[in-house]
Amino acid sequence: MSTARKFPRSAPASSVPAHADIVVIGAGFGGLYAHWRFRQLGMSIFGFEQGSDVGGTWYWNRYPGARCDVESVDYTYTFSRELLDEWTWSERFSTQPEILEYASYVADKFDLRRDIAFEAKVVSAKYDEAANLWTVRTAKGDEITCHWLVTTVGCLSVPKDPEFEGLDSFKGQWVQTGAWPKEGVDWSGKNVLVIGTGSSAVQTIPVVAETAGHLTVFQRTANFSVPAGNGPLPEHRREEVFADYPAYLERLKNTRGGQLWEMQTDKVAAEFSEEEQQQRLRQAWELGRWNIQGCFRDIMQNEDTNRLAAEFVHARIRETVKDPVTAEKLMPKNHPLGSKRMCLDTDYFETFNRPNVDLVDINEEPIVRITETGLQTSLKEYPADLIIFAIGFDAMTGPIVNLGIEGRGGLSLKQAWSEGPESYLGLAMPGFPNLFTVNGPSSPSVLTNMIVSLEHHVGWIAECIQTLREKGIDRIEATRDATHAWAEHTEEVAGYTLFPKANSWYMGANVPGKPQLFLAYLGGFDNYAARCDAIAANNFEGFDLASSKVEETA
Ligand code: N01
Repeated sequence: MSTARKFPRSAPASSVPAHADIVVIGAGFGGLYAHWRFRQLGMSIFGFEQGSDVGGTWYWNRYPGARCDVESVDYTYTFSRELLDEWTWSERFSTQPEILEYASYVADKFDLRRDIAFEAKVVSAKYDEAANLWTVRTAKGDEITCHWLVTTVGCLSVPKDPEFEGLDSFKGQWVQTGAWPKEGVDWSGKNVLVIGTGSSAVQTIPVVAETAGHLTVFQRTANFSVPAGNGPLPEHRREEVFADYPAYLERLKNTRGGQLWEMQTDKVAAEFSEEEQQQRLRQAWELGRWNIQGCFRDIMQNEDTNRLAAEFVHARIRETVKDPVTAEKLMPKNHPLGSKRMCLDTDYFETFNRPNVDLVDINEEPIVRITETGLQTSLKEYPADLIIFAIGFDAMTGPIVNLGIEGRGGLSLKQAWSEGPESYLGLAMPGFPNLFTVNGPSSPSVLTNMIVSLEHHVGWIAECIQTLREKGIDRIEATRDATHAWAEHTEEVAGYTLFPKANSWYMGANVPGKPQLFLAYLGGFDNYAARCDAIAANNFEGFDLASSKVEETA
């Protein structure tokens, strides 16, 4: 854990004021930074958070083995040099408890809880055009008006409900990785079933397997996973990053993903000999992290290059998993590597060599129902004391749509996005003046280091509000044309890649009935940030600006 010094605990708000200049929804990493950054504007701020404390993703996802898949020295706030100097990460990839402790430390250090109401779920946010104000309400009935509304609700914060027939009748315990009980779960010696094999399951399975009596994993789609290469954070790595941090940060912000990997190259696979290609893949496997995706520049564009990397991973699975039938089932064959988010693991494939672990491919043996005592497939019943659902999230749009947002003329965001989310830069939508969505759909968000992206979005919003105030403008709204053009551009960029070839949550394909389109911007953080800067410099091109006082468009 960190060697940082402790600050007195920052106490939450005791009541909800009638009005604030800015309301921030969410107190995860985006929300905390928004409070800190917006305070610099000298405006009043108030925030709501559904959980009982700060942390967002890291508050809810307390499942065993939960870690970040971005290196800790990069998954860290960059806005305060003092904070950077005070906090020391203990591992290369931080654990959920350590990240949650960091969020709490930041809240204490900057006294950020004082303007936040906790256990306060926002159920509606309505825009009043005549007053040019938003009214935000919580499930408890609290109400506040604000001029600017900023959502920092994360991209993966609405877990999918486990809609399995018979679940109500199950007499054992069932839990969701994305809403893991705060009081913890005991699985030692028990018969455990895990449903799903995405990142959450890939982290949960090896830890649960260590002490479970028996663990059965139900897999619908085999997933690409590579060793994370975790361990203590080496001192030399800290020095590399912090010796000249401004220069390091500059490099980080000039990448496509807000992260620096050892193996990144400008060369396509065909520029290497076959021997060099295999050497690079081997080196990437040994280095861990996302290196395998950085081995060849065309890995996410060229099917042959992607297949080369996929076959390399298949060979490692074959090498690792002793039972050839299980190994074969674990090899992802129906989507390109990286087109579903690749997992970084610690001993995932090795876990299937344990005598107490079994794998069921539910394509061969579909789940029929949950019973009182376990799970019935088309072939047999699997007894269970505990069922862990690691079945993912209503990603990207779910967290924002669930806020009950209504814009001009009562236009509901749910309705506006019914055929897919159109959002200008992932930041703002036509019909919803003065509303900003941090890491919203069609921004780089989940394809980047989220800290780099959220600091950028919050910073852009803060500068926008500041500039508008200086010009006497109090209303900003994305135009339909600019929003539509950005949506087309987002789709076009995705079309140059292999990403749309998978039924992934990136495409909205994991939620029945959800419109399918690529939900994040694939043009790279560096290009995206430059575009946002250019738009701001060009008097917020693509936005309508207005002053309610003089009733004229700027
Ligand atoms: O969710 P997922 P997740 N019956 O959607 C299966 C981030 N994250 O929580 O692929 C049976 O990836 C589903 O099968 P299929 C990261 O961005 C980061 O694991 O749809 N199975 C899949 O196997 C990640 O991508 C970190 O066919 C069902 C699994 O459940 C994102 O969160 C850690 C099913 C869901 O996988 C989401 O990851 C954890 C059903 N009805 C998460 N429905 C790190 O930083 C779904 N599945 C390391």
